[in-house]
Amino acid sequence: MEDTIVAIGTALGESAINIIKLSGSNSINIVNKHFKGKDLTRVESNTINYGHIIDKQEIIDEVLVSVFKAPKTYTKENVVEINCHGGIATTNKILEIMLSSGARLAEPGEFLKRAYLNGRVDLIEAESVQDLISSKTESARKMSLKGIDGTISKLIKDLRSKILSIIANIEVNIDYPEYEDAVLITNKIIKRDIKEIEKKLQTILDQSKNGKIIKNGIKVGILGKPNVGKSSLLNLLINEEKAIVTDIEGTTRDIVEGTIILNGIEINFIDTAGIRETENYVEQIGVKKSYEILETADLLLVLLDNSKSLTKMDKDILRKTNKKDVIILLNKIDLESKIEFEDLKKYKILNISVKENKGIDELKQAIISKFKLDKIANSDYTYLSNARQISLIKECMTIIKQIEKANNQGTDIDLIEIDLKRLWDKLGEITGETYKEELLDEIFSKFCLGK
Ligand SMILES: Nc1nc2c(ncn2[C@@H]2O[C@H](COP(=O)(O)OP(=O)(O)OP(=O)(O)O)[C@@H](O)[C@H]2O)c(=O)[nH]1
Ligand SMILES: [Mg+2]
Repeated sequence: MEDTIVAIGTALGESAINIIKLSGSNSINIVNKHFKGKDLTRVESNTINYGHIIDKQEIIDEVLVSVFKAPKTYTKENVVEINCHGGIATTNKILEIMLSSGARLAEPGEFLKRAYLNGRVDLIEAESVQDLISSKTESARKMSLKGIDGTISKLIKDLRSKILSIIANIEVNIDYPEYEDAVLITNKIIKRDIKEIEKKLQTILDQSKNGKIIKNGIKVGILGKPNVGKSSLLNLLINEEKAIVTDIEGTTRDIVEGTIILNGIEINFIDTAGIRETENYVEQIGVKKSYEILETADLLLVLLDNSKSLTKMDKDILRKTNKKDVIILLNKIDLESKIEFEDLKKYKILNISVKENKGIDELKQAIISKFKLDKIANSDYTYLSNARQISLIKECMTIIKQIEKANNQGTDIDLIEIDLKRLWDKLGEITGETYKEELLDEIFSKFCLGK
């Protein structure tokens, strides 16, 4: 018999109500011991019951208690939820009473882990619950729901059952060679079927880029030498005076971030210290951070100053960002031009003036087309975005490549079958149909308490 776990399911603070959740065979009894109202052991499942939580005759709070009886519950166990008044003291007191009556404090994600272990949800569905909780945009919310409702799981399960039917067919061929109704699996058939599976997995992988964008947003670094208008651009983009702007070179020393939503996707702009060689120790650290952003951002906005000559530093930055995803912006076009256009011939450049708010819509449009954000927003949101799931798909692709190689060399089918089983297992790890205990602990420990 599993022990009964308890946790506060809502954020603890001053709020109208808080919810304390219990799950486990004893949960109804435990709450009943401290409930003044109906006898909770006799109420019907899925009912909300008015009463008071008491502790040795003392009334602690007026509450509503929901009773859900196994097996048709979130965890498939008896579940009780106590809706009490919000506030730290009351909520903690009720939690304490439940703990002293035999419930154990739940670990992070333990409710969901039980739901998974009891077969109520698979791993993709469970991980999507966490994604849903941390969704900041409408598209992230829609994508997590696709995970929760099983759309993604079905994609993977269909592929698994296809592989299983090939494996079963091979077994029949080996064990019952005289059985003529079974198709004889040949290298040619494997080649055809594996190609089909590979294509489907590749599509999932390609689209997972969109999933990651929906989930994590896009990190856009704003780079350039000092005084080109990086901080001014950040402020204009996010419509807030967040970064300090002055005409002194080297104003920004640390990174400053701001976020906007474009076509339902979070765009995180990062203003950086102007890149130059400097003796100032603090500024040196800032410049080092600018180079880190140069390496880690999904997109770089490189700013040049129209009113000044190109410097060695400008050229250096252009060269260093050459192989990255870059949009080159020529700022201060409201001023007289002193820049050498001849040297910039090979670059595609967008003219802007932060001062006069010119070219900013075009910049946003350029970001939208670069990441095809308009298409992502109109899609059906069936994407994988979870790093664990994506890396497992990549491992599946490696196994597929091995199968294809062996198959092309005419390797015996019974040897290829071993790799097919590996592939089947690996796909199962994505949905959690095959799993390792340590992995489960790691996955569920990432969840917030009370989930
Ligand atoms: N005329 C004009 N001035 C601008 C424009 N954009 C920014 N400036 C001015 O340029 C100066 C430098 O702007 P910042 O935004 O602080 O420049 P920065 O690139 O962040 O500079 P550092 O933080 O030193 O690297 C300020 O005086 C701004 O008002 C523009 O489009 N036109
Ligand atoms: Mg600045």
